Amino acid sequence: MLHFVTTNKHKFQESALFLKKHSIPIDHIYLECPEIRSDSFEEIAANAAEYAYKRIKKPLFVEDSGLCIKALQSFPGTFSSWTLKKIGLDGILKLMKSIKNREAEFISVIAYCNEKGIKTFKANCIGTIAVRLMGIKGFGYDPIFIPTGYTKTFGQDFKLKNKLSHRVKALEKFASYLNGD
Ligand code: ITT
Repeated sequence: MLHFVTTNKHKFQESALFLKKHSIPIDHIYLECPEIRSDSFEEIAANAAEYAYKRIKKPLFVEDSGLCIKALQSFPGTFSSWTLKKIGLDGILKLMKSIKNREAEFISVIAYCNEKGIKTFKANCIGTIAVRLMGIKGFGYDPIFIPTGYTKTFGQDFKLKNKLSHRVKALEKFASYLNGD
């Protein structure tokens, strides 16, 4: 059995749904891993995976993710969780108020750890920041993120999110690796 170590139930649900379709059942381990301070999602994820493996000693993965806004020099990036708690979505919309370039990307890095070591899988999803909150589905920044080529936010269209999100794309790479494709 493969274990997903996360404190975020939404991340777990999205990942379990995707991996089930690829015949990879996963189990949720709720463990808070200390997060190092870094601009690199890979570094943070690899460090957390190493921490979790030392405790659990079973094949597992963690995922570090976040939203990078181009006009804000990739802020909040690896500080996405902290930023959301501090200023919320309204705070982000305020920061973006007079900014024309609303390009942004979600990043996801999965770090898989087993007895052989750590392997990472990275993916992104590009889009724009909405001018107001739209939709209540999903979590985190979903109500303000519109993927490129669409008009709805991830918070409005969960099916869309499960088709093309950063997480789903990183999981695709991970599943191919696990299934030996
Ligand atoms: P774990 O570290 O325990 O897995 P977390 O929620 O703290 O859970 P992160 O440190 O990776 O996870 O922080 C990612 C934050 O980025 C998350 O709290 C959201 O605010 C945001 N985020 C990541 N993926 C997202 C998504 O698919 N939709 C909306 N917001 C997302």
